[in-house]
Amino acid sequence: MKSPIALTIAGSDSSGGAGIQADLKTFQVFGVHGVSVITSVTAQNSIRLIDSFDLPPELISKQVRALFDDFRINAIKTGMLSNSKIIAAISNVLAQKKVPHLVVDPVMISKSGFKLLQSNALKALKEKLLPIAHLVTPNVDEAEILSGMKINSIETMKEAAKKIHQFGPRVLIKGGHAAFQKACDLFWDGNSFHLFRGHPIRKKTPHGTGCVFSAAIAAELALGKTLPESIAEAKKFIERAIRDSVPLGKGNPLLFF
Ligand code: PXL
Repeated sequence: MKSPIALTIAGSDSSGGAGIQADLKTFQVFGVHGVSVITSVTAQNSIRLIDSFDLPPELISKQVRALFDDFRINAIKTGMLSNSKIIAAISNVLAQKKVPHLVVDPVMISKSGFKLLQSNALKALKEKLLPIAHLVTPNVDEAEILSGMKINSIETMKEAAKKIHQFGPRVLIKGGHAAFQKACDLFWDGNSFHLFRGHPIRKKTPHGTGCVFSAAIAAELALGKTLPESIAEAKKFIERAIRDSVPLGKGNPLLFF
């Protein structure tokens, strides 16, 4: 039997809590074969992210081409892209391929405060990658940066989603730990809003929740589910993983699934 294939284009997290390692584990749980393109290697543990090293954009393009030359890829997610040259390289290759589903998690900063996207790479993200993406999944902080406006209510969340949609993709703003509306995510498909209500979990938040959420959405899309179904299933999955998270190291707990 052929299993669907999902591709993650992201950074390596040595702690296994986020990035490529978390994405591949997530694909596996959903019964989807994972292939991966590494953009950057980070040195980190559960306490902090110490350093990172970006791979050359040409090598990143070669990784993407190698996979497309061989496999039929059913869905893609992107995570840490780090700099504008990497974004340009990935966008150029993907624009030439038939990509059924492209989920962009616009990762900007790590939980411990390390920059995962250079400030001057925002332009490339908005102008090169978002126009070819089908879904973008910012948290509230990232949505404020992408939309250029303050978000402090469901109404302003809606306004920001419409602004971000102008770059191209459908938009899922993750309410996660937003003070005004805990655990509520807002989806704008260009025509209507859908509010995904969650269950606030009173626990120290593990890192990697955004990575696993977007990887789970990509996995469900690879399996042929619709976008709203994929988001709903992925939300159930990430809530369970947060609830089951464990203090494996001395710092933040890690997701467990
Ligand atoms: O959670 C965002 C994230 C994504 N990708 C990598 C990371 C992190 C957070 O630390 O290290 C590689």
